[in-house]
Amino acid sequence: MSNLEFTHRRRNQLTGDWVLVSPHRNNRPWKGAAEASAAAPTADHDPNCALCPGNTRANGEHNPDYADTFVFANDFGALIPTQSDSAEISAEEELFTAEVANGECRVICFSPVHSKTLPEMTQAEIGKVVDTWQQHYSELSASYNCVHIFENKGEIMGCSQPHPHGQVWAHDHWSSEIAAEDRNQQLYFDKHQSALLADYVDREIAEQVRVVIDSAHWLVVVPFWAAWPFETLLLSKDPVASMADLDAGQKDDLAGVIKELTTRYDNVFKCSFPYSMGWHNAPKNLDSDSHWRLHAHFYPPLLRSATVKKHMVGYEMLAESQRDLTAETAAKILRDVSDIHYKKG
Ligand code: H2U
Ligand code: ZN
Repeated sequence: MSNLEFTHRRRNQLTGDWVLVSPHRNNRPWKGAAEASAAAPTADHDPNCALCPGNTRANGEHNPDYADTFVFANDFGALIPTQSDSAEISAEEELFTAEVANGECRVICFSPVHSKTLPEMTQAEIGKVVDTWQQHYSELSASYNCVHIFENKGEIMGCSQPHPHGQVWAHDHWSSEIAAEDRNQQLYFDKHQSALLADYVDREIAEQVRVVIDSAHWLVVVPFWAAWPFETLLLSKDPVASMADLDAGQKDDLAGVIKELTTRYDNVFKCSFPYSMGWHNAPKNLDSDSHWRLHAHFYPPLLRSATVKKHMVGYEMLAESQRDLTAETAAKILRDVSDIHYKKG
């Protein structure tokens, strides 16, 4: 299906949520807030940065003089490895349902260079980040059912540290997003005996209009049901359900795709493009993961410029997501910008 110019709704097949698309609103005058554009760090090392090599973190520990990636247990982790079951919590209480949540949180520094974001790193350097993701996914998924690997980038996304880094949160329970994606992928598989995202990859390649990057092993699209203006979905073209299963060729190709995608993002408004991105792996405690396909979501907030973001407020909070720019137009903008970073152009 191509660009629809009338108001319509699209269904997110992974979550079951709907998004209202209103293409005619795109030209309305904008007198709303412009966020202050955070100045990107320029120094390669910041003596006050908790993530730079050799510096001291909030808990008094010293970071080693690391050469590529560096991982540490989050000093303020939201999840704690072992807690005894609290007698105060009862999953049986209908109106006050709660459950114990155990887990671990880690921080992954992507590079020793304070000012280098992913698009400014080489494919080989990004490859080290991919290897680190895989290593920590494999290690933590031996103990926990659900491992979330993600990156918050930019002050606008609440990122507290400008030093390039991501996080890993691992826990036994299925997070709400994983539970919804599992349910919808399973329903599709039961109906068609094929994986939802495998069929989706084939359809998007056939239609082309929402494709941003098509590599040997990966496909990047602005998904048909995108809610954020420049949201993308990075999909494995191979039947892979988790990061643990990626081989060297798939990982190297992935590093190149991440470099190209984040470069294209930066080039849209000639700024360090903020986003939250993260991986969705099949949870560990499944009888079969044939209905799953490894993928990553990129959710950037920017709408019109480096300083004007999409606000998910009013109708979005009370009803459902709404967008003006169609997924097809956003994909065209991302395809049309250069794949050479603007700072190098
Ligand atoms: P953001 O990805 O939202 O910027 O979070 C960075 C994490 O780094 C945050 O979860 C952790 C914070 O707890 N951190 C440490 O563990 N130690 C520090 O000394 C600074 C920040
Ligand atoms: Zn730093």
